[in-house]
Amino acid sequence: MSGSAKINRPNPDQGAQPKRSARGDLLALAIAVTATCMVAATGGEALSQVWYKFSGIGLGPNQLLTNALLLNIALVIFGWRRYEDVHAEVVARRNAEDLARQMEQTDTLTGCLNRHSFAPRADQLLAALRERGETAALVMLDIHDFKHINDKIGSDGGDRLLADTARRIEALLPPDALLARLGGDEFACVIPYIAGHPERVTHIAEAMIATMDRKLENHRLSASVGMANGDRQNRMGNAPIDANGLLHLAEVALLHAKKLDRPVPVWFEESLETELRYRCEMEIAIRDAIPLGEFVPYYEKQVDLASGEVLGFEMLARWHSPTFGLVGPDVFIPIAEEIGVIGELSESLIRQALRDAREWDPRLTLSVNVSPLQLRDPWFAQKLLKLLVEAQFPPQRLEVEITETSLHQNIAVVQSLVTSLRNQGITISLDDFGTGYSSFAQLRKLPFDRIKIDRSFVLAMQDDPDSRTIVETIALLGKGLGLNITAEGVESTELLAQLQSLGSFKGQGYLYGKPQPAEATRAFLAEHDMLVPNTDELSLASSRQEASKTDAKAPQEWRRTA
Ligand code: G
Ligand code: G
Ligand code: MN
Repeated sequence: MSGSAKINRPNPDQGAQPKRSARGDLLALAIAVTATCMVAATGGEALSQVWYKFSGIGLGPNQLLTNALLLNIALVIFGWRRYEDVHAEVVARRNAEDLARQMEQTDTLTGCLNRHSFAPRADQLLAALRERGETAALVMLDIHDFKHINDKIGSDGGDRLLADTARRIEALLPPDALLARLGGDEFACVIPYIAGHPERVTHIAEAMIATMDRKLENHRLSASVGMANGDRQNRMGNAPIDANGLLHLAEVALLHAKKLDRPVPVWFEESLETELRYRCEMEIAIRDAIPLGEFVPYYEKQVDLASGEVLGFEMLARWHSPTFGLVGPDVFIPIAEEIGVIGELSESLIRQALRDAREWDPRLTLSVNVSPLQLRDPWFAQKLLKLLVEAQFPPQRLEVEITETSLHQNIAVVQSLVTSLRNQGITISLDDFGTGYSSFAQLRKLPFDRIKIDRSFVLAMQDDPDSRTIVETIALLGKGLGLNITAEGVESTELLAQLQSLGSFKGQGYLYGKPQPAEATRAFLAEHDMLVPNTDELSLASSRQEASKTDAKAPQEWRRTA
């Protein structure tokens, strides 16, 4: 790191000069100078007396004058040496203080500025640039998954990665830029540019992303970059924005950049801040909504594609929010997962669903979706059983849907969980099959009862021969492995006909209606005489179930006449 402004040199404007030592310095010098003057004065007199003596005119210098002269010479020597000593001490002290100040302003690992020194230096640079009619962007870079990588390669390896990252970023920066490590794996730069021409910064940011995109000991490295231009006013609108204000905006842009599938540098825009605020409000609202019962189950029919008979329902979460309206699970489930309330949220939904489903005909199954995070909870199986016991709901009627993507995270844990759920009589489905690259080995290892073909393949089946092949292959796979199959996304009678030709599947989709709240579901079931009269009559209901098994005609009345 040499030659450019971003290596950390002590700021000349900062720090006091060592005044006390300088005073000692001057005192010693004053003594030497005074003594020299006195040598000149007394020496002149003494020398003239010596001259007179040699010329035979006088007696030579008297004793007093000689002593005074010698004393003054001694004082000159003392004063000068003292001046030299004090001066050397002052220089050493000044250097030490410079070093200390530099260390205080430097991130020792990378040699960049640190969090403490960054804002004042950035403010100075911004002010200087603005005076010349230029400006600067604040650019933040964050290494993806650094904590995980650090755990894997050890903290020495992590340190080396950070130092190397600083070197790589620095190599891309112009000499008038600043670079700081703000802590952890977060780097910030100030990059000057001509106002109205931020392309220079975008190009540098793209190069930063490119240089971070590489392999390191079996890890794919990558980084996100967020940027904010300094060509704007502060929040109050009464002055140009300062470094801390810009840092906040660049952070908002960085948060957004991290969410993208592909690393591209993101410039801050007002809309991002609105989104972030919306997101914060949503987080708070989600926490409050769980005890308030604003999350409610909706139910989607699952039918036998051959006969059209309704076999059960999949519970799909919905949020009736007084602030946000009706919110779908694709919005609130990821947030609930991130803020750590998914378990609590899911339990409250499953509790309600079990209560609802207790009133349905006992032949109807209830499917619930669980998040990969819930599968990591070692108490998940116990919690689910507790809910079943509380609701007096037979485990045989419950089906748990696990998404394919959750298998990769911890196959051993999922395996033992799936086994213990199945031992209780609960059935397990692999949801969204085809989207998550399950291997055959996983399908063999995990005792699933059913696979659900993701609706993207089913919906594309009619126009896309590849999707049709995929669905056909999954059908064969199900046959071969003895797994039941559900097709999602059955939207039309044409699709239904195609699926029927492939085998005997369960299916669900808009052809059978959209997901409905509990009341509407109840009304539908009442219409088809598929409610138990009273939840206390469970035993009666199960005897009805037994009876209906022998009555081949009974399922007829459950059929939806499409
Ligand atoms: O109903 P909708 O299409 O909006 O559902 C979108 C996704 O949300 C589906 O993939 C579904 O599996 C998931 N989902 C719905 N309800 C729940 C739930 O209670 N828990 C979890 N983890 N996912 C759910
Ligand atoms: O991933 P999961 O199977 O849990 O998702 C179920 C979601 O799919 C539900 O939210 C539901 O709203 C949606 N869905 C159900 N049937 C259809 C359909 O026929 N077409 C489309 N596009 N979506 C459907
Ligand atoms: Mn599902």
